[in-house]
Amino acid sequence: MRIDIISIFPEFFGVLDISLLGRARQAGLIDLAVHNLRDFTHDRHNTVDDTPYGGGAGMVMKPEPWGEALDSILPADTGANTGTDTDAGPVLIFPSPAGEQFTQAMARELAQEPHLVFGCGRYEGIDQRVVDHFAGRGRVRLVSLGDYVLNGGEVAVMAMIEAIGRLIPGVVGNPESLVEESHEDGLLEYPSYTKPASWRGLDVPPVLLSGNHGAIAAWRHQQQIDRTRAVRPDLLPFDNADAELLPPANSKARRAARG
Ligand code: 6GU
Repeated sequence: MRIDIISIFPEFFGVLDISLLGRARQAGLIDLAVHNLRDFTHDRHNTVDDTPYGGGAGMVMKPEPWGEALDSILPADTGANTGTDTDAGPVLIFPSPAGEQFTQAMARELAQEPHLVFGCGRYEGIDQRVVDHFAGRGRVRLVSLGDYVLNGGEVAVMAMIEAIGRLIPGVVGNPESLVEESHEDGLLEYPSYTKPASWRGLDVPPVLLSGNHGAIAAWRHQQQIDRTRAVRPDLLPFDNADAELLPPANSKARRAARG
């Protein structure tokens, strides 16, 4: 996968050199380039922002540097793509607290794409015409991490790239470890334990030492339901009160129970 990031703080993305994604880049699974928005300015002060039309607090990012930066990354604007042929070319993502919410499902979807471009806004945001112009040339998405405000899109993009990158085939060594995780089956993950069996007076739940794989799977599934009901009841896809009566998600029995 090719990933381009535009930011006025390219140094932010140095952390993508390390850990799992760093290895994925070295292995050639992810081809990532960070572009400094100020390289696309032409004045002495490399100005990227200005005061908002209509007044109000804060500054707005000027459209011209964004236009030049994105033109340098995206396929040429032939005038042929007027918004109808929107399946081709990269997905252009603007992190924004005003966007649709980023989810595991969106991460899975974006992990299938050959090319993602992230435009990190700062200040009060980017001139709306940048979004409108490029929406007419391809696939544009405004994406939010959640209902809180960050100072800029950089940290949000880092989170999205980590969530997307680990779903690219080959990036995570053991693909099975991707399956039994929070959100993958719509529930929170069950708790995990390793040796020693007893630590500071706390024992590992005996069922996990039983060797009974059916009992272990049932216990883990019940833990997922209990945890989800306790902290994220909004995620439960079924009637709260009956949750523990239902067989595991994706099991034949569950599909039968749903009818
Ligand atoms: Cl994507 N950007 C900013 N600036 N703040 C956010 C966000 C994104 N998601 C949640 N808060």
